[in-house]
Amino acid sequence: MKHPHMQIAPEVRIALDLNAPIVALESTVVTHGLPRPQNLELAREMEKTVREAGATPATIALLDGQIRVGLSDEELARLAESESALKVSHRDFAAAIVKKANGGTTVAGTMYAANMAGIKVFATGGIGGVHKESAFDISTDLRSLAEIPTIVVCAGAKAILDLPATLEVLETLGVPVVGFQTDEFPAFYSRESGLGVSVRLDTPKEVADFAKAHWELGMKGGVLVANPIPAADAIPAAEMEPFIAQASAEALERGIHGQKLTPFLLERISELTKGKSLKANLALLLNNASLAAQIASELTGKKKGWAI
Ligand code: PSU
Ligand code: MN
Repeated sequence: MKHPHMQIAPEVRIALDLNAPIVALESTVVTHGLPRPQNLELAREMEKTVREAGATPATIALLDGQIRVGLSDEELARLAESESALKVSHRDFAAAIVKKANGGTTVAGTMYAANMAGIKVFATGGIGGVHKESAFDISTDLRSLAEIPTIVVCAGAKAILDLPATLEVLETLGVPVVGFQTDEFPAFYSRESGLGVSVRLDTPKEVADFAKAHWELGMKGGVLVANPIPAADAIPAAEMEPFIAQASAEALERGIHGQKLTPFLLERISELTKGKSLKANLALLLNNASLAAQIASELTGKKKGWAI
């Protein structure tokens, strides 16, 4: 059945039909989160990492006003090089469609499209959350996690956010926060935050079984899996804190808010840390792609050799 606004790549279609493991990948990180040329390199590495771990990657984005689930290498390059790509969250799909635009999907946008396509597992870097600068800037990622039944693997919420407030909202919304091999909610660039998770699980199989139980109970929403950045690439929270504070103060001073705030902060922090935060960002993204593929394998019961 052909959807008027969504196109599923042939290999993703085959994987869906075989109930083979699939990992959805977001694309705001490609269009707005990372500088060129690291964005395209990262997008390719994410796909490769998923394949090597035995699953089929499905990068989700908009091209010429079509929601695309799975991109060819040439399409990935077109997206990464697109100057005018929109940042497409939950409410922006129809706008991108009527404008025939290219767009990178946020966590919320990617969850929505993945669920439309029937994909259950999704890897990102850090989810959006409650911003420090403005009481009402709460990412729609949080509401999407409450409403869309997808396993989202992240390295915590972005460190630029108000993490205690973000965790409170997730609790209110009934979203389980799984610490993968940790009791602490990781803080994106750092492994530690001093904040707890709702459950610690230690293997991909436990995570898959947890999600199955959650959904067998009739729960409608997602499961957030917080996977700490590899120790070798982590930056201690105390070291990051002054840079985050400085970037946040500059954003406030310059009146940067809404959709532009997150990209501004990430870029500024990368400058302030002389690229160290960028390197950490890339490392945690790949680490999450690998774990997501293992969880997808456990969820489908099909391991290794099932990448289409
Ligand atoms: N994590 C990153 N880089 C990013 C993002 C997350 O390492 O670019 C993106 C995600 O797509 C997330 C979005 O959904 O930022 C959140 O934006 P906002 O705070 O405007 O909701
Ligand atoms: Mn926001």
